[in-house]
Amino acid sequence: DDPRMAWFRKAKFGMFIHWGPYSLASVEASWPIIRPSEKWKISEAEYRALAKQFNPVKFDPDQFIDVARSAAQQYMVITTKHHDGFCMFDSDYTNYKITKTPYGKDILAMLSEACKRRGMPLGFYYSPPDFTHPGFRDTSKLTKENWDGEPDRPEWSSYLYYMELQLTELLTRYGDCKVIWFDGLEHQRKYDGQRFLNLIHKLQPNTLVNDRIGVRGDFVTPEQFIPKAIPTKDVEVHAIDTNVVFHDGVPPASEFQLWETCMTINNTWAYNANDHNFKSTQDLIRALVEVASRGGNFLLNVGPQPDGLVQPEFQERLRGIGNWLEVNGES
Ligand code: FUL
Repeated sequence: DDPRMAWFRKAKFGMFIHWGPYSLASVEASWPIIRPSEKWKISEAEYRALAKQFNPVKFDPDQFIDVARSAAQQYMVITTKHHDGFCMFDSDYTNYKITKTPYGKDILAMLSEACKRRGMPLGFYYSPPDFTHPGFRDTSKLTKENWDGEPDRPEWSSYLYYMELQLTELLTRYGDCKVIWFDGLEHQRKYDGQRFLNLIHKLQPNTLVNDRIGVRGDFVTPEQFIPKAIPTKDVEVHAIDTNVVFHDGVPPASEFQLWETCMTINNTWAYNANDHNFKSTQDLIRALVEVASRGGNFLLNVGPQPDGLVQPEFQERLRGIGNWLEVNGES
């Protein structure tokens, strides 16, 4: 058993946090500018202007940890940068970041300090797509025109360098990083994933890396579904392809592929006051048990409110899962 992975295999249950200025508008993270639609009713200019109003004054990292602990969640993964390029940390290489909002404080620094103090493993979601960096795409166009990036322009290498600088910030300024959770969308090979795996291994050899930057990494990430059989090393798990055929039965340990299903409680990753389509506590417990029974991890998402609190409907369900685990779970 690889000691790098041991904590993760044991953890089973984590909290995913999708948070940024988009929470102010009750719209999905980044997707309103990738695929503008009637559904989100927001222009790209309006979406980008949200950063000027973001001020989550009620944010208390200890409260986030309390909520996670109430569900017996064993780790957290937070969006340090989503596809829109907004940074929830005080990067030296952009102004589209949390410390330039009215809030002005480095949320990642606050959360990582609290997690360290309280022994909560923390991971960083980091999006390779970045709609704000001029090396990634010609930013004189709307994002919907070239959201997949333009790797053939000479500027592309400046974007990969920007990723290198930011990953270095993330891995040298915020203590122990347990997971880098890349989220590469389409054509992931353009990111030269191996370069970043090497960088991560150099800066923090124990950090686990997922599979969304064109290289396999340490674990695969089915999104919004639970594989019907135990993933093995020879199966390509595409994040959103629910039709993958898995082997039946229990594979030998040497063939086991570490995996983590991520899932929303309602239907939006970001906070959305209009989305009341909550899964029941019972459904969420079933999902957790199903995932755990196949050796996987369950990364259940919350999208915090723009004021910095976790909405009561999420808190209630998380507490419900924790209560059930207290009676039925292994301690
Ligand atoms: C997807 C993203 O596009 C979603 O916004 C979300 O972050 C999910 C976990 O991964 O690919």
